[in-house]
Amino acid sequence: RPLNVAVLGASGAVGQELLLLLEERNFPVAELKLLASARSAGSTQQWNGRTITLEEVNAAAFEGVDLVLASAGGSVSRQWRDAITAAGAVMVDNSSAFRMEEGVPLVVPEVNPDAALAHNGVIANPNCTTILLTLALAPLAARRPMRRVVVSTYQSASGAGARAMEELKTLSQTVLDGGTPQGEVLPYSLAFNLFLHNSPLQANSYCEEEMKMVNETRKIMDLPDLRFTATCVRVPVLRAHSEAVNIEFEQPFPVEEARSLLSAAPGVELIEDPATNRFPMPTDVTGRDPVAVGRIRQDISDPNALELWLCGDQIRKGAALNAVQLAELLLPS
Ligand code: 2RA
Repeated sequence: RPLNVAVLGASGAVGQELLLLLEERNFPVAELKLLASARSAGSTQQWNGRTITLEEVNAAAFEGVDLVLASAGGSVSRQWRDAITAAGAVMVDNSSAFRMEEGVPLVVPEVNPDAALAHNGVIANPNCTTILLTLALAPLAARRPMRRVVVSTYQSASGAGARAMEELKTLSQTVLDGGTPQGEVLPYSLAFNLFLHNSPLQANSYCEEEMKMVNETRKIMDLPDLRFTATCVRVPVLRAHSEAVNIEFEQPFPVEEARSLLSAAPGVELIEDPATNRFPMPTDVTGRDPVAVGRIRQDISDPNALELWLCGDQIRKGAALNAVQLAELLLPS
């Protein structure tokens, strides 16, 4: 039967993509509630031919709701989790609040779908960089055990929110119009610049974003001892992340075999044309579902390692699409 669905954080970039995808994918929605802060409450939103008024979130709003898609930040998810589960709804949470909690499945539908069925009312959507990476790791790790992963990310402005996207657009247009960019785009400027991801530094000198990749990848792939290191960087790109990945296996992994596995992998699109030096770019995947993988090659410094490059839309597969696919897993087959 169609579900009563609530979207928490509907006015944000990911919230808007969630609504787009619920419509595009014909998710069986009976009633749709758009829950937001007092600031956004009262405004209306068109969805699937309906005009829906954004309501201020409160405990009673979850009564009768079957599914809550939450993308309003960790503090909001923590604040309403108990009310959501007490109302009998399932929460698919895009924040990092519960991802590492025992008993909360952390799921990429193409990688560990069965984990979703073991939920206790909350399913966590992984960080965007982790989702994109595990789509490439999973088909290879299923063939030969991995020993170590080294990844460097090139993350789009969208990961810093709608404001950063708007400022990068304005900045780029100013430059295109021959002007000189003014002021700060972010706490750190993306004007002809890039910077190490500015999430809080941990005691081990890795930032929070890097440790999300370490911890979340291990949980999703059920490889608690996987050796993993990451360097996360923000770059002047609008809404698709890129990642340079080195994977060391317990034994050599033939490149052609890896390429064949990836070309057949769910959610992956191979963009690989050495003849024209054509490999994935963020613009190949912006607004699209797949993670584009290419430049698969033998690591010349380690016979057991492969290198590859990937790009994926941070708002779509990196957040909203993965969340809607998770919700689809819960639908009666
Ligand atoms: C980032 N992973 O790109 C985060 C998205 N909130 O900064």
